[in-house]
Amino acid sequence: MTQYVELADAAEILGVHYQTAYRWIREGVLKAEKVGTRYRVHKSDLAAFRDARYSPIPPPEVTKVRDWEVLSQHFYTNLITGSASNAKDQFERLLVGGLDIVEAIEKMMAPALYEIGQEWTTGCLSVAVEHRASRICCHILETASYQRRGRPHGKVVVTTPVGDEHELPSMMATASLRFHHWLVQHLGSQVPMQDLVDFAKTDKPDFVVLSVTNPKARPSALITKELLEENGFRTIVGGMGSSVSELIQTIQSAHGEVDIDSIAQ
Ligand code: B12
Repeated sequence: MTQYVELADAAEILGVHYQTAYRWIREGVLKAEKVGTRYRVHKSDLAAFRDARYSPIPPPEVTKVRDWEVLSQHFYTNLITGSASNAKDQFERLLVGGLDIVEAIEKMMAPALYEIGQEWTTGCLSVAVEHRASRICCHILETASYQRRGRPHGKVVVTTPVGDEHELPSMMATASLRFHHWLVQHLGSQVPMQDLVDFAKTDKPDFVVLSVTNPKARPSALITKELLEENGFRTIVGGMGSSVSELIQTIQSAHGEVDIDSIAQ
């Protein structure tokens, strides 16, 4: 039995055009012998080439964080000393390492901010230092929160209710949603209720997310939700006391329900 296959057969086995296989031979990528005017490929060379070409590429290793507490403490120090670029590098290194932004927010950024909030209330930390730390976090989230490639699951508008100036948590929501393939319009804070409804009528989002941190703004959040829902916009209210991973889970399951409904119709 011959140990060789003709070029045309080799191309067919590899699932490519004859010319492609010929080019690989000319480039020396695929080993072949010339017999007269024709090429033939040894079966073992063909098998080795096919295995190398089609073997699955192992997914890149995701950074394993050994001690989140140490990392978050380091992040906290960068925030209170105003080391913006160190804090940014620290955050971005996690993302480059393949980590989900939700994890970086919940396990590193949020604990550092709780500590800052605590020290600020007890008077151990000045308002100026707290403001600088919040600004650094906002900047990190702004630059890390890019819209991901590919078809998004749907559109979301993110804002805070009137009376709530905590834009930073709403940016955590936006960054997490964008990371998880949602197309987000981030409106910041203090958008008047009717303006928000009008915006939604134009933008037609699948969901509106109201991020509430100041407990005093909770009634305004509930009124806004009612108004949005009267106008047909599904609204998710959450914030202090909940987390961005809960937000992602809620929106994904709510979206799944919509898909099932539309399939049933
Ligand atoms: C930074 C900060 C500010 C900044 C905000 C800057 C900015 N650009 O956002 C400024 C200086 C403006 C501010 C102002 C005030 N603040 Co303030 N602030 C904070 C601080 C330090 C961090 C806030 C933050 O980023 N939280 C995010 C992380 C750290 O918290 P988290 O709950 O885990 O966040 C998660 C959720 O928010 C979730 N999420 C976000 N959006 C959504 C949406 C949905 C649908 C879901 C499900 C989840 C979700 O994602 C986050 C990550 O998982 C907190 C401290 C703290 N413990 O939070 C105080 C804190 C929230 N503030 C507080 C207070 C009292 C105020 C003021 C009233 C102070 C004052 N006397 O003026 C004002 C209120 C102003 C107003 N009208 O809103 C208190 C609230 C206490 C309370 N229960 O009432 C806190 C807790 C500080 C404290 N320890 O006392 N603040």
